[in-house]
Amino acid sequence: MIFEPESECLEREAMRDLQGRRLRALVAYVDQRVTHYRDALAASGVRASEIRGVDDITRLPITRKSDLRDHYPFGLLAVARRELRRVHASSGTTGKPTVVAYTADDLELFARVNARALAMGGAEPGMMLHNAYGYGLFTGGLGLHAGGERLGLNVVPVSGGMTERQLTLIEDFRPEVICCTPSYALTLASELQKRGVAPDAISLRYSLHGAEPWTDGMRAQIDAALGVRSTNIYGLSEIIGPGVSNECVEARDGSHIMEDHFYPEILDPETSEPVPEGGEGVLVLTTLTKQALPLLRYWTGDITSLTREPCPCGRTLARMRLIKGRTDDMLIIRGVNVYPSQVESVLARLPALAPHYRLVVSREEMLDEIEVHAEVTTEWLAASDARSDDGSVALGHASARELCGRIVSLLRETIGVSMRVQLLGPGQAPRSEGGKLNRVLDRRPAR
Ligand code: DLL
Repeated sequence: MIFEPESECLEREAMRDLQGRRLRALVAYVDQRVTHYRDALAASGVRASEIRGVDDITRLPITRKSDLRDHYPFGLLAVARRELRRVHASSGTTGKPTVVAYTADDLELFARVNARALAMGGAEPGMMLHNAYGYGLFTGGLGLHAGGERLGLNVVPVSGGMTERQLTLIEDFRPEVICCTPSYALTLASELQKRGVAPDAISLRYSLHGAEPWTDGMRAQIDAALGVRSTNIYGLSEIIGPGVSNECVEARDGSHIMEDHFYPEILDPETSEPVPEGGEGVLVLTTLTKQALPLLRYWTGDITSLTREPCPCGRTLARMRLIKGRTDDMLIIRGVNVYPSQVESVLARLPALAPHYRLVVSREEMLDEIEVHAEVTTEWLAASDARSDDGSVALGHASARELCGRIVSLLRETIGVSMRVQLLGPGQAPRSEGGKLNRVLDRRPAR
């Protein structure tokens, strides 16, 4: 079902008009209310009244995470603090978290875009949603919670972690829909398998995964193991949280962006100039209707591309491809740009490997090196006879050496660079315990 057909199926011309009107109002709003933007517009030599439509957006200044950090915690707010009804924050790996804030109308928007997302993912009023995204400062839990209630779902606010309890609730409550990180979906799937529960014995039909990059290879594993049709949900705290875009369950071919509220551009990571239609680059988003923390041209750092081709589901909203990675996750290995998701896609092609891996990044004589730690499946280990006493892979065994060799050449042929490969026994690669999973172990000295 389409939650808001009047917006999600708008003719493209009408959409552009609406976006243009909203952009004009937004620029006037931030110029009046946010000192940072008043200064930035002045520095770019742009007067708010000169912005007439979306074609003028490239004249506006870009906002970066550092701007939020520099105005920590509330310096970019466009409303008085007493107008706020909630704050969220995303944990930075270093330093202070990024703080975001919502008015009552912003929370209403947050609920609506997540209701749209859940409907895109196959949920229908009356279904039960097992919400295993973390509740708290992270936007995932509360965002999907509000969206679920708005759509008319019965929401089970499980939050992340306590996997045993999650499985019991899934078996007993029989939810049709689940949302969690893709890595946690794999954890739940393998624990269900350990309990001897077959995918067709559980009630789940649809699942929404995001908050971290994943690939079609991992999707196939999740679909098979949980018996679901999974879709990709994308978002970031700075823009609203989850609900910026979601794949439709019909096509699963790119995530529909709620572009009547979040205007997307794709910019060249080096020059910050727009790339030609359909090209790959950094996703930059402008919040067209937010009140508390409106952002002009926010540089997400996420690499993707857009298409505005019609979609079989009937929605006209532009679609973004699966995120390839973040500009700051990109590794340069002997001159070749490599994203962890590319390695994941290659590993997923080998049936001997489980969908679990770790990348160890080190630096040797100024050059970055990746070592791929790929986990083999229990079936492969049993059949190959390469099992050592402690359950790990006997790396010297001929079948282990042969598999390593195959992985090395597939990585070299596909990505264009040689990487060292090591095999891990079943259960040895890191697993998600509920939240985002970091599969990259960075051993490079701090710069
Ligand atoms: O992760 C919001 C969210 C919650 C999205 C639940 C989806 C589901 P942050 O913690 O601020 O917000 O992290 C945002 O996570 O810039 C991307 O790099 C990454 N990310 C989010 N969704 C996806 C996805 C939430 N579907 C950052 N695919 C973003 C790849 C994703 N990366």
